[in-house]
Amino acid sequence: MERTLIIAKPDAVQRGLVGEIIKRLESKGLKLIGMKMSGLDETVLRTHYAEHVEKSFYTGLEQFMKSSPVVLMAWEGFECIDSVRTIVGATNPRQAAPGSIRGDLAIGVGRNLIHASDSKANGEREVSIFFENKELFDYDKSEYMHLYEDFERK
Ligand code: DAT
Ligand code: MG
Repeated sequence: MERTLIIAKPDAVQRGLVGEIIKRLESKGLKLIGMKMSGLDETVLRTHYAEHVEKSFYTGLEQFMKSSPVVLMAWEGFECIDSVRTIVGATNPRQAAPGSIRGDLAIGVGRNLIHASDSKANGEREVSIFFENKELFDYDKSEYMHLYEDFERK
């Protein structure tokens, strides 16, 4: 099973959309394995967004991500990286498909509500930046037999 790090960004917290984000991921059948509220500092943001630190938008991104607490979540599911990216929508909400979180609920690229890991490797890396092992939960989800074929449940 893949893991993805989801961050309900400061705009999601301020606009009261954290529940909506959780609802969409839960409804898909994904498993929540960790969740907490946190304020992010420069150090953790530079690690998390390592690929972007040299880019022109980084200063604004960092300032925004520090502007209020965020909700950090780890989710698990079969090939969940791709399905979550589809649910989240394109980086620029004005190009994000209707029905996606960004397509339905956001308009500015720098205020796009949510972070979701973009590869299996980044999912593992990002979950381990924000969560200790003891904060992640391994439990049976009884509906799995109604969501997955046997080979997908491994
Ligand atoms: P995503 O969050 O879809 O994975 P990304 O990794 O390319 O997108 O960029 C990280 C975040 O940086 C993105 O969610 C919003 C911000 N960002 C990206 N490109 C931007 C731009 N051209 N102007 C302003 N902010 C941008
Ligand atoms: Mg990204």
